[in-house]
Amino acid sequence: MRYLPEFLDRHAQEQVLRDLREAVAVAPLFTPVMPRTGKPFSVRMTNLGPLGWVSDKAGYRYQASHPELSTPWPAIPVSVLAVWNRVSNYAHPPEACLVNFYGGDAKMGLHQDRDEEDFEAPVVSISLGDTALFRVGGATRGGKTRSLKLASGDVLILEGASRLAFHGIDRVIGGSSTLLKDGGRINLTLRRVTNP
Ligand code: MD6
Ligand code: FE
Repeated sequence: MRYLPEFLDRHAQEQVLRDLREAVAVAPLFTPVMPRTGKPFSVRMTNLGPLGWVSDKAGYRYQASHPELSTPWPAIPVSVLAVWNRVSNYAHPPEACLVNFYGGDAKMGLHQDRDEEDFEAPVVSISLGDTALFRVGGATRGGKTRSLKLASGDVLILEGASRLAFHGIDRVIGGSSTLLKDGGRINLTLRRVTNP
């Protein structure tokens, strides 16, 4: 795992935020539900790029359109692609940028990112807004884990042996950032989905 604290300065964070506001106007946040049970996630999501990650009663998958509007996802903005280009060490562009929005008490359970065809490509994560407590373990569930604070502008890369590490968000620390006027946290994860 590669952790790049303060990778984006405040100015760069504000540019990404402006680009996200435009994208979310076209592809609004939706509340995904868990496969089978239909239990809603506490985070709201949308996607950018040719493919987007969705979860509903039928399962997890990547698809080319918004689940409520059936319209294509907006393009991944240059401000976000630039981060991939600088850190990924991967020759092909990302196909999906999952946008997770954490309000009040939102969290994310321990999971692996393994719905992609290509684990050679890294997953690049960008955090904006309030600081989160990120938990990461090994490639099997139930092993030892450790915690890391992800603050606004931090970038984290799961690659190589860490690509399939279990990870999640235990909680978000309210009031820890001034980037988002109404508080909360945004996490972007950039992924290559198909084998180039
Ligand atoms: C989050 N992040 O930071 C959730 N996945 O809100 C992830 O699930 C994640 O940070 C893959 C790689 C890096 C990540
Ligand atoms: Fe993940």
